[in-house]
Amino acid sequence: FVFVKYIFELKNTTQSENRQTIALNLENFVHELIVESPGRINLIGEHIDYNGGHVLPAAIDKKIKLYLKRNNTRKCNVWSKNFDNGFSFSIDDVGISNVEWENYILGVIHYIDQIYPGSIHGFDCIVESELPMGSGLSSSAALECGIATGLNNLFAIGLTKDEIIHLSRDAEHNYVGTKCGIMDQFTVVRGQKDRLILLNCQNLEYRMIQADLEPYHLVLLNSNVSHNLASSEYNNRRADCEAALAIIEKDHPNYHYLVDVPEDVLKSFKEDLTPTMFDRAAYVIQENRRTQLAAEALEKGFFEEFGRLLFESHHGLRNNYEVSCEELDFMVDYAKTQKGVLGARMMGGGFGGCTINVVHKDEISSYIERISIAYRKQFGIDLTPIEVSISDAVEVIK
Ligand code: GAF
Repeated sequence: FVFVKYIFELKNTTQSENRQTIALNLENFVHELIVESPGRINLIGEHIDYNGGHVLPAAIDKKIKLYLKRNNTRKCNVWSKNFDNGFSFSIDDVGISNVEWENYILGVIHYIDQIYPGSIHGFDCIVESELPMGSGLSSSAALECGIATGLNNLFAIGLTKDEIIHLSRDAEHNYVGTKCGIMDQFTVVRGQKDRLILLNCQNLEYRMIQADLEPYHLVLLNSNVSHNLASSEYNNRRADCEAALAIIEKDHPNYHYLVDVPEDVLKSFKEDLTPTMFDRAAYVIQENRRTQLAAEALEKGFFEEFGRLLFESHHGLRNNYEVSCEELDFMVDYAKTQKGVLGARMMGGGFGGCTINVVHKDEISSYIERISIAYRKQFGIDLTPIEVSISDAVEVIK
């Protein structure tokens, strides 16, 4: 604990009436606990979590930190150090905000209150993030699961890990409006150092896999673009998949998830589906198979095969699922020409953010140098390499 004076500074409010914002200053903040909540990477299995598929993510050492204390009032004050902005609200009137990041917090509080009514009282919280937003590292799930874990501990609520995973996902669906799958929240809560999670998103059964690709390393390259299509197009993709499944299910009521539909059955529906629905469904079914093959290749040490599957995954995301963008396509095309690079693909929801690259350790610095020059020449933007290591799940540090 840092026993220094704790300052409240009243700021002009930009929120609705009873939302007077209180600025919190980390220098003077006497926290009761700190939560460290990791971002995630996903090696393969993109956009198939909400289709009941397999994914291969891991938690990383880039995190969001939340400093928390009870304040013995009915008021909650949340401050973002990165945005230099915050908001305050009464715990008796949580509501919904028109500021996106606030809804991650408000949504989590709403859903905790549904499970344990009256369990949360007034608190102060400072959020400090080292996860670049829109980079595909899931700062959203880190924030949701971070605040849920922090409040759970601060007020001794008794939420289980599974409850935290699900209520965080519900907050994102209904407060933020992104109809995401379960991969990100699951990874933030269940991640383990040096382990990849092979997760079956249908039943949440999972198996940890050793994340050792020596002499190859995972290199993340942030394109530093984030096209604002991401949330609306994400929901459109999900709707396309649900529409395709609904048509197939009429004749095959035993298929409850798109990944369960065999490819030849899908082909027999070519005339019944729109070309877009058909392409989306074909990608989903193929990506699910690729993910399982990739996990097997990793475990057997077949890294070239693993890399090839990453390139194939990108091809599907670009052409069939259409969630890539020219910057990411350029980076992956460039990676294909480079010595020591076994595979690369866009990572996360798409429309910008990072690519994940499998690179021989001796080639990493020269590869980064060459691709950065080429990218700058093409788009006039700098790439940012992000060094990550695979790390533990969200945790409370007293
Ligand atoms: C986002 C979502 F939150 C995940 O659920 C997942 O669908 C991912 O995009 C794409 O694989 O991170």
